Order: sequence, then structure tokens, then C-alpha cells
Amino acid sequence: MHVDLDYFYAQCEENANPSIRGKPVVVCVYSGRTEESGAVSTSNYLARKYGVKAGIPIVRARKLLESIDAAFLPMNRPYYDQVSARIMEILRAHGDAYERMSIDEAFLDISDRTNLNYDTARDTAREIKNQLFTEEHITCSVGVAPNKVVAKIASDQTKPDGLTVVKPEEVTGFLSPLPVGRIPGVGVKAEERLTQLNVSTIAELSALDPTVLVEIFGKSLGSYLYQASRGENDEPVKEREQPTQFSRIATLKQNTRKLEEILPLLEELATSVAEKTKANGMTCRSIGIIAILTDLSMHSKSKTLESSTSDGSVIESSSKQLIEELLQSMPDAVLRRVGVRVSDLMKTTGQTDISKFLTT
Ligand code: TTP
Ligand code: CA
Repeated sequence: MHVDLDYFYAQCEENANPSIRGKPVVVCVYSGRTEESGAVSTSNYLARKYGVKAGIPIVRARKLLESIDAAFLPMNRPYYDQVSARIMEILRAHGDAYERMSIDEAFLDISDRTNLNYDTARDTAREIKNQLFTEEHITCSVGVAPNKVVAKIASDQTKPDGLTVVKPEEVTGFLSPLPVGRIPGVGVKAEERLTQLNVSTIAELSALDPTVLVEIFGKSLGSYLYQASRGENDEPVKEREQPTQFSRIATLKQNTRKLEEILPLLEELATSVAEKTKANGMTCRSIGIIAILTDLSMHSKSKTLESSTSDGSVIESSSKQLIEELLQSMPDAVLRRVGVRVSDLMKTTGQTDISKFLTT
């Protein structure tokens, strides 16, 4: 099963501000350089009807929605991280195995618990969708299929709030008419290359000689494509390898060395990194800051804690202390970007975070 949360950041915003429901919603990453500079992070489906989608400049989105009552909101990543972490916990509990792919996507292996029965699998998918909606007011699109590649293509088939089940005997019929671009990993470039070979559908791709594909795309992508076009893929659903660090870095509204101008951004980054650490079920023992100066040189400073934590306030206060120390040691430094990084990570499962006892 592949689960993809619908228009995720924008849906989080609709839940946080119910008054914007029913309006086009545009989540923006303001670069801060001028008032309207930056790009659209994502938008709800209503905004998409007007052509407003991820990646376009905010200025362009404003034009497209000129006479419309639309909501333009700044991206609030720490909040989406929190919602995502809760949802991922729910998803994890529904799988024999679970693999988080991104902030809003995960694979579940449900083979054993459904006994490979696709009707049971459909019920499981409905149950998950209901639970996400009841508990988090979030809709998602789900694909159920014999393997990861087909499940991902299936979740993309009907959006938003979709559920597409592709039984083993339906795989070929399902894939055949779809454009090759629907195969995960086929980007614009690969698609262009395939168009030159007169291949536009997955059926046409599956008719190519595999040696031709390997010649053009190399052994790894070439053989993956050949298999994917036939609906074959044997990658297991598995938890990702443990990350060793989490970091976030962002550009300041203006170049500065004033603490009062740096701290609000630093706080936001620290909270986000803390959420990410928690979302991964981990704690950190080392906290660091990164500073990129106006000459683009990079400087960092870190400290080791006495005990491991994922407490946002600890990460925040340590980051503040480190940035103060860095500014003191570099009297001429003017900052362009700042970042927060945690490392020395540990899994919390089966272990108690000592800081929990210390904060009460
Ligand atoms: P997606 O799953 O690609 O998009 P989505 O969830 O907004 O919409 P859909 O209903 O089509 O799944 O990405 C997940 C989140 O990642 C998205 O809500 C915002 C963020 N994102 C960006 O910040 N920039 C981008 O260019 C894209 C594609 C996504
Ligand atoms: Ca999504």
C-alpha cells in the first residue's frame, strides 16, 4: 500500500485556519528579499484549477488569482512536521512493515495481515483513510497493488481522497494505457528520451528490447524501467536506514549580525529540527548551528549535551547560546543564512528520554 496525503501543506493550513476553507489556498516560501519574492510550495485543488501549483513564483500565483478571494500563507514547516509525525505513527501501526518516503508519503506492507486478499486490503485502506480523517482531518490518496511501484502509480491515479486497488491480474491492463511519466523515477529527461524512441505509454515501453533500455539508461535504471513497465518490482518495504543527523538551514530576511533579527528564524529552525527528530522516533545528544556569512564562508559550532533529548526548548536554547558565542568570537561576521543541526542520534523505542524526568 502507498499512502500519499492530499495537498498536504495546504490541507494543514485549512485545518489550522477553518475560515480559508472553500477558498483557493496557496502556501508560499517567501525568500524575504522583497515582499512578494519566492515560490509556491503547494496549493489546494481549488487553486490548482487556476493554474497555481508548486514551484511557480508567488507573483505569478497572485496574478492568476487576481480577482479571486484567495488565501496566501507562509509555509509553517514545524507545524506540518508535527501533523506528519502523528499521521506516520498511525500508518506505521497498520503495516507488517512500514517505510516513510517523505513528509507526506509512506509504503506499508500489508501482505500478512490481509492474507494477500485484496478485498481485505481495500477494507484496511478504508479504515486508514477513516482514521486519518477522524483523528487529523486529513484526506489522502491510497494505492494497493502487488508491489511498491504499482502501488505508487495507483495512489496517483485518483486524487484527492482516492483509493485505487490493482489486483495482480489487473496490473497489465491498469498500466498499459498510462503515460511513461507515471512510472516513479521517470522524469522529464527520461520521458523526452523515450519520446524520441516513439514510446509514450507504458505498454509501448514494455515492448522495447530490454538491452536497448540498458544501453540508453544504464544497467540500473534501464532494467528497473523494463521491469516496472511490466508491473514487476521486488523491492521490500523496509524502514529506512537510521539517519545520523537532521538539519535545517534558511536565509535571513536581510544580512545581519543583530541577535534580535537572527533569533526568530533560529527558533523556527530549532523547533522544526526537534519535530523531525521526534518524527523519526529519535533523540540527539549533539546540537550545532551553522552560519553562512555574506562572503558565503560557512562556520559552525556545536555542543554535546549531558543527556539525549528531542525537546524543542533544549535544542532552541542551545542553538541560541551557540550563535551568541559564534558572533562574539567573530566581531566582523555578518550573517546571510543560519542553520540548526542535531547529531549523535539515538532511537527512543524502548528507551526513556531522561529529559522527561528533568523537566517536571
Ligand atoms: P506532494 O505530495 O508532491 O504534493 P501535495 O501533497 O501538495 O499535493 P498532492 O495532493 O498532489 O499530493 O508534496 C508534498 C508536500 O511537499 C507539499 O504539500 C508541499 C511540499 N512541496 C514543496 O514544498 N515544493 C514542491 O515543489 C513540491 C512538489 C512539494
Ligand atoms: Ca501529497
